[in-house]
Amino acid sequence: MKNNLTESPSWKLLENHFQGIKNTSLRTLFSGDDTRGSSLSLEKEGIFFDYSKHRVVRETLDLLFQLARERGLHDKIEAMFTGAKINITEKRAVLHTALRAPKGSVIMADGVNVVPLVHEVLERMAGFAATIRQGEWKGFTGKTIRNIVNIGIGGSDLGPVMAFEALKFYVQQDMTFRFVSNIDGNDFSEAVKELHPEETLFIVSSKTFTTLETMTNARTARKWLLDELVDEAAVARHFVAVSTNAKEVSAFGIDPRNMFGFWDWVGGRYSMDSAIGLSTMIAIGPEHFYAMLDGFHRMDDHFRTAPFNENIPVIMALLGIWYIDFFGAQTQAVLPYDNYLKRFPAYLQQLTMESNGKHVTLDGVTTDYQTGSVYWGEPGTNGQHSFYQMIHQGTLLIPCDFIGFRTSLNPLPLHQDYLVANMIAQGEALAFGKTAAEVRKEGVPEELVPHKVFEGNRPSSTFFMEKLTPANLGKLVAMYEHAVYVQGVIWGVNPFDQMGVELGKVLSMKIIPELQDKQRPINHDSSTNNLIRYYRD
Ligand code: G6Q
Repeated sequence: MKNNLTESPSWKLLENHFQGIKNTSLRTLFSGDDTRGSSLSLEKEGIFFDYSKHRVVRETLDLLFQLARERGLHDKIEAMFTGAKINITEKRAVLHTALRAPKGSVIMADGVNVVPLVHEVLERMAGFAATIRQGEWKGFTGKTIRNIVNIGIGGSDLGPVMAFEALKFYVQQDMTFRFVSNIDGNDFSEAVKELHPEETLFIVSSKTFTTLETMTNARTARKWLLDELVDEAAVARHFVAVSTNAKEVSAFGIDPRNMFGFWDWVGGRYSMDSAIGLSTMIAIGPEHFYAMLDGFHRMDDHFRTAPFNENIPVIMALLGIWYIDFFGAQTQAVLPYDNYLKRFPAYLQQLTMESNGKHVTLDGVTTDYQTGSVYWGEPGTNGQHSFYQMIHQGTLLIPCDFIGFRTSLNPLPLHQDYLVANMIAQGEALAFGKTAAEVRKEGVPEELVPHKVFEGNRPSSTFFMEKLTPANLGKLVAMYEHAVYVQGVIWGVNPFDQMGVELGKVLSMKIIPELQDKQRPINHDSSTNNLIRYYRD
């Protein structure tokens, strides 16, 4: 069966258009149009989005919007928001947008309005978070809980860690927060260093409550606790669970009253604003958490209602398609100019790559075009002193997302001006470069001229906001979530399953007993057998 994307009329038009524009430089585009900076930028929901430094003209965008219409994007957006089972491989609705829907809205999944369920859990979380924050939750020996350790992996870890780091400014100062994800014992051991069991609460976060890493870490945590407190009854005061699997939670020994639930229509990587955000809520407080949800919701509304040519997630997604499928770009750099966002690129790696890293369409057809892109990045200005070299002068085309804020949460003299100047200067340098004539004019010796030339024409988006608040973080995350969905719709893949991750969950189970029992016969390929023997011996 032939996949129909590359056969579609707008795709063909885009291919032709690409031939005409691929060698046009941003210098030319800007010098031919004084208004380009303002005509290719917009401000919505407090995000100033400048996409003028992209290798596009109005016609490119119009063709991309046409492509989106041909792929039925509008209906697909509605299908997601209204609870259709768009995750067809798992037969599930995709309703992370319901997690931040205001009280009183109606969103149906399987004939049930899920909004009251969401708010019921949020209110329980808020009550619990307040008890902990006010020091009213006592451990088994009567000591106040001061340390929170979230145990989870993947979608049950990356969101909470990212949000904790991003919103550290708002975190209650007299508490300690740690995150354990890796099965590597070093992770747990370092996380509980200097913590006292009597004052420590573990949040075991796992949608399935069967994940090897999380359950192993949770059992180790229970042993660590009971080595000190001895009595099994202590578990109820020091463990809570976030899960959809009540049966496994109580089998572990956690009191179901201390379980915070969510639903199968929340994908792991779309769950940081569900009960998976319990550690976030304890850290920043319910009020800030609700503000973050409001930010998410405002971006949801924008995405659902704005016309494509004013729709931030739609535009950014289509620009991504333009580079990936026409220019052959394979990676996307995310460069936050705010140190609090240091885990944001890692968070986006899962969101984007686990969602659209698929080579088979919803119809089960292998694609004849590239899907997905490698997301990576580090906060500016650190990245400038390392990998930016390659973005400026390497042979790969690497589109960049710059993310910056006007106001610093810690306004030290000079720092913010220097930080923002760097962000703006990088976008400018990438776009316009420096010609040989300009280099010569600086008096550079002739033999060094080629080394000092920057060809420019390297595209970037800039997302500029007022301040890193919980609401603005919510908007940023929702913006990328929706861009991922738009790309999934264009490529015709399912952004909401993760068969590759499931594979990883079962593969190691065969090898574990082979490592533990030295006599056990092994029957893999010669390389795998050798590695197993090396470990056993
Ligand atoms: C996310 C993925 C994956 C998942 C983890 C943890 O979308 O499905 O990263 O979140 O494997 O799964 P549990 O929450 O079930 O432990």
